[in-house]
Amino acid sequence: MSEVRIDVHRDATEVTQALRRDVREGLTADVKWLPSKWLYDARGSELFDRITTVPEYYPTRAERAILRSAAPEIAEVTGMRTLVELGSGSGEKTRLLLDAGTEHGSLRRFVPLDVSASALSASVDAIASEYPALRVDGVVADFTEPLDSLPGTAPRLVAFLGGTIGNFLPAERAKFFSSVRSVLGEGEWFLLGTDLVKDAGTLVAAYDDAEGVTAEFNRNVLRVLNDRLGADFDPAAFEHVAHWDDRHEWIEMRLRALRPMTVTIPGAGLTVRFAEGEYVRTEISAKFRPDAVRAELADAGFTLRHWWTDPEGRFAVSLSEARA
Ligand code: AVJ
Repeated sequence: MSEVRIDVHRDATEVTQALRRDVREGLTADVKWLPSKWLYDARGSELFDRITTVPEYYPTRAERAILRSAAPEIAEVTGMRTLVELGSGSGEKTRLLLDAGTEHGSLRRFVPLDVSASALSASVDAIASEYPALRVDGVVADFTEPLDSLPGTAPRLVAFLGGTIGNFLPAERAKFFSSVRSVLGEGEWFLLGTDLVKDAGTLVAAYDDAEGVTAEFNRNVLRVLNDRLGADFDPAAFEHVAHWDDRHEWIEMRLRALRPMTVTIPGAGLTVRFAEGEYVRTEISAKFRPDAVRAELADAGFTLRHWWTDPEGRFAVSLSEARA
């Protein structure tokens, strides 16, 4: 049996406190906003899993196709002894990397890191039983906050997949890359999934699927505020909007009030008014150009060594080395 440990860097009270702070800041701003990480409670994570299967949402399939063909080369080039995955860590993409690492023979340890303790323990259990030779150490932590340290023996490969980097604002992205770089030693590795700039029609469709799964996912953040902070949002009174911002080259998800409303949020000590048509920004999902990815990684102390895209050039996975 493999060795399993879960290291909790954050408990439920701290999570609710962080939510309260974010709600107080975001919903009292001139243009209201909420950090996208609050979309992902159990229901939100299930809805996101469904999004990955709708025909319009290509990123998951594109990235999986890239990893299916590149995983052996990733294992070969890095010689990884530890795979650290930031976010989820139970999916097929993870398995492609774990399979490649075990086949190559270097991989000893898997460290999934996730903000959700329940999601993490499920994935830790599943991976540990499927890969009995691996040591699996889950870490409950919020990767949008600076990382202090990461377990595992060098060379480690830190994987940040799915295009989730697009949820960070440019300044947050720079901080995040530096934070990853600061916990790695020279010669360790960073694997990054980035969705690429393309025509607006394809992008908007990916974030506004015909079946309405993304719309339900977006509205779920209001249910999270109802559940955790006792708010009285009527999710049906908000319309899902996926807006392509041409200047920033990001998709912005919004929830637009269909009528004037007053919402009380006891857990945050707030009463919030909405005018008809007023919106809350719930997520940005930035899309990238290859040169910008390389430059931003270089600024943080990484040298980009490999760049793979899917056959249609929609999505990219890059492998970078931490340099001196
Ligand atoms: C999981 C953050 C990568 O930005 O594409 C999917 C989330 N939002 N549809 C993305 C999401 C709306 C997704 N990430």
